[in-house]
Amino acid sequence: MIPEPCFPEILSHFNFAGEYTGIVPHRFGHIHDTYFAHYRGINGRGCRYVIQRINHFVFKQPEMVMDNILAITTHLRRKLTGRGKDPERGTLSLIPTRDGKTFYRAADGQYWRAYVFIENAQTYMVPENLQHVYHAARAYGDFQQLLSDFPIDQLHCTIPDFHHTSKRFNTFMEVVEQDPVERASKVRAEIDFLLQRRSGTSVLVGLIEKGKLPLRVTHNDTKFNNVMIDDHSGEAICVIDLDTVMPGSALYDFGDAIRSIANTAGEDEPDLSKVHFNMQVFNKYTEGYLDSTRGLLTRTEIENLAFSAWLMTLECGMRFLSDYLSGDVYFRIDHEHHNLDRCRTQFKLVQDMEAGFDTMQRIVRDCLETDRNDSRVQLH
Ligand code: GN1
Ligand code: MG
Repeated sequence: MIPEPCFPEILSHFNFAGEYTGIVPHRFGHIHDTYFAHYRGINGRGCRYVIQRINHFVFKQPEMVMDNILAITTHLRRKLTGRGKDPERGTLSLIPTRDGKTFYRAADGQYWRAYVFIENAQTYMVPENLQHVYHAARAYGDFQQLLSDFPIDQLHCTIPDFHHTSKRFNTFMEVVEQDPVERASKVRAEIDFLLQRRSGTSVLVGLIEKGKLPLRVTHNDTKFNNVMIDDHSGEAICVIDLDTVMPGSALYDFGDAIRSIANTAGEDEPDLSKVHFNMQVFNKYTEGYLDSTRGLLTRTEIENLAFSAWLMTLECGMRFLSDYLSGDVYFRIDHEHHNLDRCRTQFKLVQDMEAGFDTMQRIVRDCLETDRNDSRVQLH
């Protein structure tokens, strides 16, 4: 059990402007502990900072995470400025510590970091309309475009094999065999569901290993609530949660976004009759993503877009199930069967995608054909 954080002592190590007025915890996210720190500026106006305690169990080397984030946001800032965009709203701004570091390590060994909170914008758990979907897709596509000239070898690999689905499958099998908290017999149906789909888990990593899929700078956690939507324009302005930015496949980002955004219910909805894969949302996201990755994606990437949605959803369900079988050591849970509920929503989406796979493939082709004259596909 991690002790209660000692505010405002922790905050005193960061270079905030103004006078501290209070702190409010934020309950979303399965990994870090997040708070909003309120300050009053010299002009009397309030402002907020996002304070996070980095989960040291998940991210073994927080220094590397912060190096990556600084490098990525510096690059994005330069690119956005060059395009006449406001970098303060277009990317995260880290607040350094008083001694110029990107994080503060407290006496108890915990790591803390701080960002400026982007005002007049918010994240949503589920999209409220198709405009949200289209703009989120553009934001994640732009993110990939803007980072396409980032020197990929400068990035640390903060969680090795994060989306190596077949290695994750092997880990899952080990947990099933060890069954440390004796839950395996209760989830036989879910275990069998995965066993039947084992062959799919090595497809994308296989293509990468054969050099058929390029490695890019990818976000790797493209949930819908990791983009901030501007309150006035309704456009997605900023991609947040840059912890897992690492070399990866664009398909990880596309697939993971679909599993989150095209779900008609919450990720942990216990009533599966509410959980459906929304094909209209898949269509809109594909449209936005292809519009914003013009000239960037290869034919093999495009041919595997629909498959990646299926695979990333299966992978996420497998991760939730593995954690359930391990005794809930990774994802934060609110109740005993939380990880199992999460696993079941993902598997329900997988089934829906299997039933609609031909339609998904057709949608990808149609989205491409609506603009055949551009240079969207690199034919190599
Ligand atoms: C975790 O940052 P957060 O809590 O949104 C996880 C993702 C999963 C996601 C499932 C570092 O993301 O990989 O897809 O939960 N992040 C990490 O909701 O494992
Ligand atoms: Mg995250």
